[in-house]
Amino acid sequence: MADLSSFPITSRWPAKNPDIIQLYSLPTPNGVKVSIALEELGLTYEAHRISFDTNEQKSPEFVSLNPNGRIPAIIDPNGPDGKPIGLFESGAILIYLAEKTGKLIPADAARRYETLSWVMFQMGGVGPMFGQFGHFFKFAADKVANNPYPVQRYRDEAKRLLGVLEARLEGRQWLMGEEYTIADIATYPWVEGARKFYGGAEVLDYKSFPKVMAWVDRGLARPATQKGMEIPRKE
Ligand SMILES: N[C@@H](CCC(=O)N[C@@H](CS)C(=O)NCC(=O)O)C(=O)O
Repeated sequence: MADLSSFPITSRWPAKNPDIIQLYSLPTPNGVKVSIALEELGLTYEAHRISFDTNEQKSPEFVSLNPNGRIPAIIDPNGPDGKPIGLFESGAILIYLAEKTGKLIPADAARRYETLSWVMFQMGGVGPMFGQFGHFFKFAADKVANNPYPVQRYRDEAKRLLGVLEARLEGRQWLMGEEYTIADIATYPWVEGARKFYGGAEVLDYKSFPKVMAWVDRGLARPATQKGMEIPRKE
C-alpha cells in the first residue's frame, strides 16, 4: 500500500485507498477539467471535496499541496519512477495524465505541441478572461454598478477569444480535428460555465458563435463529461 503520509493534505482529507489517484477539487470550470479527464481515461481515483464556503482551499493542509490555494490538485501515488507525486494547476495535471496514459494527446510530436498551444491558450486566455468577466458581471456587479468599464473590458476580451475558437472550429469537430484531446477538456467547461454559472450567454452573444456552441454541446454529451461535471459530489 502506498504511503502518502509525506503529503500533509492527507491528514485532513485521508485517502481511503492510497494506491489510487487522490483528487482535491470542486465542480467548477477548472475543477471539472481534471474529473472529466480522469473519467475519460478510465483511471480510478478518490475525490475529496474542498469547500469554498469555509475557505478550505486556503487551509495549511491544502496549501501544502498547492501553494496557490486553488483547486484542482492531485496526488498520484504511482508517479514518475513509481514514486508519489503531487500536482497543481489544471493544465499541468491534464498534461501529466495525458502523458501518463498516452491518451487524449496526439502521439505525433508536432500535433502534440499544437495541442499544448491550445491548452496554454485556455490557461492564459480563456480561463482568466472568462473568470474576470464572471467576477464583474455576476459576483461583484454591485461594486461596479457605476462603472461599466470592467464588464466591458472582460466581455469584449471573452468575445474576442470566442471568435478565435469559432475560427479554429471551422471544419473541425474538436480543437485538434478528429482527435478529442486535453485541449477540448480544458476549454469547453469554461464556455459552459459562463453560460450556466454567470448567466452570460446573452451578454457574450453566444448565438454568434454557432461552431463553438455545437462543440460545447458535443463535449457535454460525452458520458465521461456528464459524470466528471458532477465530481466531487456533495456528501
Ligand atoms: N490556473 C489555475 C486556476 C485555479 C482556480 O482559479 N481555481 C478556482 C476555482 S475555478 C479556485 O480555486 N478559486 C478559489 C479561490 O480563488 O480561493 C488552474 O487552472 O488550476
